[in-house]
Formats: sequence, structure tokens, C-alpha cells
Amino acid sequence: VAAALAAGLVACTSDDHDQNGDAVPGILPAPASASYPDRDPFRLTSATRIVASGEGALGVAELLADRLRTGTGFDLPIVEGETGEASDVVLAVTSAGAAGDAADDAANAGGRADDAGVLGIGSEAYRLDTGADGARIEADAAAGLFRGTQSLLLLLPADASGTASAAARAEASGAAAPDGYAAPDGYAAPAASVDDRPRFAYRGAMLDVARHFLPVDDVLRYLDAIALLKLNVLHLHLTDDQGWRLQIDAWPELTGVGAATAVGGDGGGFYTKDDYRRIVDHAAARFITIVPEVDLPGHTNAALASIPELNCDGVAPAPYEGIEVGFSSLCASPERAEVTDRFLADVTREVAELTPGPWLHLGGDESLATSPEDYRALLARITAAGAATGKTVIGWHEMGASDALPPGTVGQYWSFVEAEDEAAELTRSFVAQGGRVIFSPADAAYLDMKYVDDPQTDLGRTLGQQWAKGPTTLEEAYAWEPTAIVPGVGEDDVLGVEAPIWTETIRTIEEVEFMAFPRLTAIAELGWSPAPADAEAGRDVEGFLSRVATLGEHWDASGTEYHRVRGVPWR
Ligand code: TNX
Repeated sequence: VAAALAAGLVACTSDDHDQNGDAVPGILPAPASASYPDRDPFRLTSATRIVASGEGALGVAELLADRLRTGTGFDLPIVEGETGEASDVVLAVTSAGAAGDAADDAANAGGRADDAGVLGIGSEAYRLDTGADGARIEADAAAGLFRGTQSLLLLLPADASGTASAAARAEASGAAAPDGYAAPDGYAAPAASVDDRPRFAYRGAMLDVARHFLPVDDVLRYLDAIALLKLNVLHLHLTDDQGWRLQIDAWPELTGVGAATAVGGDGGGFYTKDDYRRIVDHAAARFITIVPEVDLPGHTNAALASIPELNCDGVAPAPYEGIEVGFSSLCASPERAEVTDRFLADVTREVAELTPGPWLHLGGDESLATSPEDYRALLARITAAGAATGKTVIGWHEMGASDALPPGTVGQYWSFVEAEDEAAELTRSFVAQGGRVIFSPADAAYLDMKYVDDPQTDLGRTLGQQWAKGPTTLEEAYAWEPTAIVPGVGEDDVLGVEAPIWTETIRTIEEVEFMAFPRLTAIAELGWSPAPADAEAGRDVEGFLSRVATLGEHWDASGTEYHRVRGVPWR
């Protein structure tokens, strides 16, 4: 340490102040390791070029240049090459670690081993160096390169990548836009040396587009916002009692009838296959995997209302626009087996065809309208249909009631930070059958929980629920450890973490963002950053809150809604 100090180097993986007590840069999630040498900064100027080399680097360069052109007004040409000038940003995919990547992917894929390699998510490591001699990001794979660019954006002033243009911002603030509307001497990023990689392979957000539908452009906007946090999964909850949101060619009535409704009569909607492909492509460009969910056998009123033959009595129920759960189910009776299995095969096949990622989420939660025997019998048929597509099945933890899960089936835990006995048992069942677990404890990771018991803070209307042990503060969203929830489910059994947002009370993308930000930063950091060095002492909450303040500046610059909760030193 003495030598490092003498050399002007300060390592700060957990302490967010340098030797002078100044706050250090706010990369969030906190990198695996980073130092901020006391040297001159990197300057992005009108002379800056994006210099790209290696497989996939050009695509990453385009995205970076796009963000920075909008924010700075600079031309920022992209050129191919391996080295650059002092004002350049060099993006290099080096093939050196290709063998290591493959091993990572094997360890990180949805199941234990077999479906390895389908994913880009094991290759997210990168190195970032900034200083007066330039900015350089290097990675073994384009995914890591992209993650590194998100760190660079956070090191630069928020205006440099703000999507609300600099000219418009200057006008709004009454200031004259500088020449060419760029900052006269460019934008500085402090000297930094970052060596970073994720802790968990699966770091997700979930959007419930069934209770309230969100148009494609809103989903793309959410993808951009979660990419900045280095999340790599967007789980889309596509079907529920109140709506069916994806075109299925074999059963056009699913959207013909089942897409017309939403909670509270707020109007329906659905994604055509082309719409859905736009979402998948936008995600893929940011190395985000879309996980589609078709919730079965419960949460199916929209399907049952669309297709009378799926009902035991052959009569379609009325569409549903309330917010109760647990009243609908596919029919377990043998008389309905043929049509039900045909429905399951068609739906899972068509959804899988739209899904380049390895996972298919088939729900399984809150099937309170079926007996335990019927539920297990339906699960066997549902998961078999899913597995027949070649995808790895994910299910909410209730699915652990089955003792015949397809190989590698992943469980998604949604009980509390203090696990209820039954949920813990059901969750261990996935591990016992060779699968892994995604943690979404409802009292910490559910973004639809209120922040505080105060409706005045809620964008002028009452947003959010409180059933998961009351409101959830930002600090509570951050105060849990994925490997400490279910005894017997440890580091190697945890596939990752996910923060769902259920939309019974939430109607627009602005409302989604207001509930998600800042709390989604907590889940992103738990998923990416290393485990606390001292498990007893836990994480550095103060450092986290100061990093969140940096994100606040970026949300301001990009017109992202967020809640300026108490406790964050907002700037
Ligand atoms: C429980 S969590 C549900 C959802 C609701 C949510 C509301 C889970 C797997 N199911 O159907 O929307 O609570 O917070």
C-alpha cells in the first residue's frame, strides 16, 4: 500500500474516497478492481476518433459513437486500427482469452453444462484505461467490450452521453450553446485503470407487459437504461390473466381476443413477431438476452377467454381487468389433454423460434385454482413442451414441486430475504435436480413495491404495492446477499439475480422508470460486483449511494425518470 501511495495510485474497490478524501469516480456497479492514479485525465475532444479492432468491435463502436455524438456534437469518426492518438478511444477485442471464454460460458450457461456456449454472457470481462495518453478498452469478446464502454460513459461527464441533445439542454437552461454546442475543451474522464468482470452470469430486469402493455419503443428505452447498469437479461412477462401480448400464428385468437384488455380498462396491445424481433435485436446489440415468459398453468385467464376449448367446461370465461391472482388455470382433465398439449407445443415452439437466448420462462407461480396433483401433472406437460424446443426452462420457485424437471431447469425465487420454509424447500428442489437459481426476493428486488408509505412521492398518483413486508427503500434493495437466503443454495448454485416490475398499478414507461430507478442499481451491483470481503460487515453502503448520485446525473441528461430518494447525495 505504501508503495502504491508513493506511486500516486489508490486502489478503491470498496473505499470510494481517495487519499485526499475526494469522492472517486462513480462506476456502478462497482468494478471488481479499479484504481484512479493521480494523473492527468483523458480528454474527449472534437479530434477524438473511435478506433476499433477485433471481432464485433465495430458494432460496439457504433453504439458508443452514437451516444457520444448525440451528447457532444462531435463527429467522432470510427476507424479500424489497434492503436490511437491521445484523444482517441480505442476499442479492442483480442482473441487471447478465447479458451478462457469458452470455459466461462460453460460455467455460466443456464443449466449446469450442456447448454453452454449458446450465450455471450460468460465473456463480459474487460479492462479500461484512461489518461492523458488516451482511452483504451480491451476485452476477449465484444460483450466485455460493450460493458467497458458503459463504464467509460460513467467516467465522462453525463452531458457527453446525454440523449437529450446538448443544444436543447443549453437552451432549456438559458445558457448560450457553445460553438458547435460542444464543451470548448472537451469532456474529461479521470485517469483510471479498471479490471472488471461480473460475479453472476444472469443479471436481469423483468417487465410485466401483461397487466399494462408497453409499446416497443418503451421497451427499447428500458433496454438502454438497463444496459448502462451492465444488466444482461430482460425478462418479458408476456402473458397473464389480464392480457396476452405476443402474436402466435397457430392461435390467432390469443391476441385477437386476449390482447384487448389490461388492468383497469386501460387498453390492450400486443407485439407482432416483427415487433418482438426489434426488441430481441436491440437487446442483442447491447449483449442483453431476452427471456420470454408464458405464465402457465395459472395466470391464464386471457388465454382461457380467447380459446373456449382450453376450459374444462368448454366455456370461455369473461376477460379480466382486475388485480386478483390465483383464480385461473389450464384444465388438467384428460378430455382436454389433446387440445391443451397442442396449445402448449405451438406456443412454446413459436416463442422459442423468436428467442436466440437459451431460456424459456414458463411461469408456474400462484396456481391456486388447481389441486396439488393436477398442478404437478400440468407442470410435467408444460415443462416437457418447453424442453422439447431445446431451450432450458425457467420457472418461479413453485415449479420445484415437480420431481421430474427437465435437465438444468432454473428456479426463480420470489419469497422474502428471510426465506419462508416452503419456498426454501421448493427452491432447493431445482438444485437437487441439477439446476440453478435466480434470486428475486420480493421484499428487496420487487420494483413495484412502494418506496415509502407516502403517496405524495409517487408522480402524482398512487404507484406500487406493499404486500412484500411493506415499502422497500433503496437501502433495503441493496441489503441482501444472494448466497445467504436459502440454506443449501450457495455461490455455485446461484445463476444470478433479477428485479421484476409488476404493473398492476403502473401504466407508462415513465412510471416504470420512476419505480425502477434508483432501486435497480442495487440489484445490478449485487449481481455484478464481488461479494463483500467481510461477509459480517457487508457492503459499503455509503460508497454505493455516492455511485447512485453519478447515475442520477446520467438519468437527468438522458431524460430517464427516477425517484430522488432520501439518503443519496444527489448532485
Ligand atoms: C406476485 S411474484 C406475483 C405477480 C404479481 C405480483 C405483484 C409472482 C411470481 N407472482 O403475479 O403481479 O405478486 O407484486
